Amino acid sequence: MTIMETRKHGDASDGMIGGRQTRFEGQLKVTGAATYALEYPVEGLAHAVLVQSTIPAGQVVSIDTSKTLAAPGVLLVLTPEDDLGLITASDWHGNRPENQPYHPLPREVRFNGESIAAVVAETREQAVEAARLLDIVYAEAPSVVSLDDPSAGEGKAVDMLNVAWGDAEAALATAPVMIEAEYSTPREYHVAMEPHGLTVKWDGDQLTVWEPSQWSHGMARSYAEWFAIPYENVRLISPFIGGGFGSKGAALAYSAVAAFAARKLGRPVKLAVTRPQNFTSYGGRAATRQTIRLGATEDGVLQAIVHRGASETSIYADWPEQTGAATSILYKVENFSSQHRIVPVNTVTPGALRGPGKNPSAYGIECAMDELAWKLGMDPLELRLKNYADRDYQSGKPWSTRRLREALMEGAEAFGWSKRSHQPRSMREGRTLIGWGIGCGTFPVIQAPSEAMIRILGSGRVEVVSGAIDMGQGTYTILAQTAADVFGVPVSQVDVTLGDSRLPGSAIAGGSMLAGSILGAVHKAATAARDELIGLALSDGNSPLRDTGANTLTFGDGRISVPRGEGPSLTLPELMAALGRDELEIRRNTLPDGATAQEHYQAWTTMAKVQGPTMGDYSMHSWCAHFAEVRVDEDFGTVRVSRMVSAFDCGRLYNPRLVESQWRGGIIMGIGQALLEEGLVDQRNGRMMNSNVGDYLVPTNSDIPDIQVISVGVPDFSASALGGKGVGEVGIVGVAPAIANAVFHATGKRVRDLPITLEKLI
Ligand code: MCN
Ligand code: MOS
Repeated sequence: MTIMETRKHGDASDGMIGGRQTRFEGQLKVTGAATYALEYPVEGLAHAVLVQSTIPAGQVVSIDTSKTLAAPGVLLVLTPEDDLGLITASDWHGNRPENQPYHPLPREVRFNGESIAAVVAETREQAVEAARLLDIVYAEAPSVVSLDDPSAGEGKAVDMLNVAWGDAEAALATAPVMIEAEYSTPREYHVAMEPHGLTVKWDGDQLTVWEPSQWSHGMARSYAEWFAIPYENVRLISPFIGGGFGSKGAALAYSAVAAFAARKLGRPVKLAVTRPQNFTSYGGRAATRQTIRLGATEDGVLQAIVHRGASETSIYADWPEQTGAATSILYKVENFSSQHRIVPVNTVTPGALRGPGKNPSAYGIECAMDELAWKLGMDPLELRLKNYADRDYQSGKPWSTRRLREALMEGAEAFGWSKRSHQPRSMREGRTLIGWGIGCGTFPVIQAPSEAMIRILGSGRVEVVSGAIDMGQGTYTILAQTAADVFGVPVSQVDVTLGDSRLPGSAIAGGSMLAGSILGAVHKAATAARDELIGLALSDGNSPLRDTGANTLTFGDGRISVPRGEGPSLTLPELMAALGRDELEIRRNTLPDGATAQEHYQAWTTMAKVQGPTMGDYSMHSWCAHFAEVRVDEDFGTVRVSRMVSAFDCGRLYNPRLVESQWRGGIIMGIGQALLEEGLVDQRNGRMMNSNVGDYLVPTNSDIPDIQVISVGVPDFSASALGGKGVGEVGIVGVAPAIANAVFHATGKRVRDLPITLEKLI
């Protein structure tokens, strides 16, 4: 059954877990009532702008600031000359070099577009104008501009990503059928609607930061460490975010610069990272290359997979975009070998972008499977079902739940796959070539401890309080639903407060781990609060429920009742009044009992306690199968995606409406990745050539067809307390290969480098 069919709009139960409640904060956002980080009306603001390097590598020899300092309104100029006195903060995992100075405006330039100076003035216009007057002298050094630069070399092997079992090379050598192909993806960018930036203010040694964040606690820790102040002194506020997609999980160099400037000036500072600067201030998805060799029997049984991948990283930090991340778990194969290399180039360090690793990895293996199917003369769906992985061959563990077969079958049924003709160029309407393709996707279930507070007020309102983040994916809404469900009240009676590092600790809104993690904590706290209320209601001398002989109470329809109607029933405010309570507050977390204060701190502010998909008895992942139809203009080579059907196994869905939106959002990004998105590097100077949404193309409404999404998941209680698996990222994974395979089916041309632009087809 599809989720579309399970429920009509507006059910009374929409507010419960599993209901189709609309976005809790939606109205605030669309009416402009939601305040974003750069909109806080802080008194006495000064405005900072960043100045970025125009060379890819070398030294800042000097910066003459005299004209800038003399310009109207200028308050402060920061250059590599200034020792900001900061200390390097820990990495995500909590590892920290000892007392290493941190220079967010370095003298050594490591990539084109690196921040090397900042100008602060009374107004933003004055700061922009004054920044133009800086006289910067560089000593340029040789650079490596990209993976394609002949001087880039082989890069470094990442041993951790060396995965092998059986004897892949030997099995490949004797396999009756073999294919080999190389696939490449360009640099890709998040292009969130809300650009980065922050407003920052000091009150003595207390620091308040308004900054879009996927992780309020982790980012607050960075500020505390940079400035050597207690963690408690930092408050990072981020209740609304205009999209993050992986780009807003860390406080970055410009954050440190703004906070330093505010302290130095003794007044609050706002720093807006411009849209072009968003392309160089933090990393997008790294460019990748991968070669895949598949060996199979004549009837399509996989014998071996040999995978060799590479991705760009910066010259100062390692970020592997793991091209083998999905290769090892999609299919049953007895002989496997995957290796990944990272190639340092003069770029900002790449970062996480929706479905990191899994995304380019699925692109490679899913295109390769299509190539194998074609070589075997076999239907690509049949080839996938034939090599269905009955367990995780990499970890050796059973799947917790894996309904990829159901996704393939139900997706194929809804798409009408059986009507596909095998031959490329065989389905057409006039000069329009039609093609159908499949791509599978997966994303691991990641779990992290979280904490939540529930407060029941005398008015009967229920408050859910957590430092967790909602960047648009639905955290507010599903937390409200969880509390509404536990207390049997309408969601309109629930208030949710999020996005503040002073509030209870939470998993990052990343790795598709937040919903499962935070719901566990909220459910635990709410259940504890309910139990406490029951205890009070049954024991308090003033409670009308005391002498009913009941040993428990039920919560539903806004009332607290004796089971089976054998006694009175009260609303929450009536019960609170009878108990003489204005407030009942309970805080719970999902750390093991007896965890120390240090372990609490570590759990919320680092990734140290995060659990991967195979740390328990099972191998746990979300799964999907995408079916794409493309229409290609035979003369012009233009590709339109005309239809998509995608079936998912993400376990239990807390809110199918929001899940469908997450899946569609991922699929839309996947369509962009397949056909439009291409970060281009100027080979002369390592500069990103496209630096705005006019040059870096993302899909618009008219690029997007109807997208039918289907849920085939079942609750998976190994994956999370309430049975859901991750939803936020899996949608993008497997879309690009489905489209690439459809383009092959339409045209007979195999384009192995994304995006598939028209010049590659004519
Ligand atoms: N959900 C559900 N049932 C489940 C799991 C999730 O109903 N079993 C729904 C909930 O509405 C939940 C949402 O899906 O709020 C996402 O949950 P989850 O998969 O746990 O992902 P996170 O909350 O950790 O969100 C992060 C994830 C990531 S990593 C990226 S990247 C991404 C994404 O979410 N960036 C987004 N979705 C995004 N959506 C928006 N609007 N903006 C972004 O920047
Ligand atoms: Mo998502 S790329 O893990 O924020």
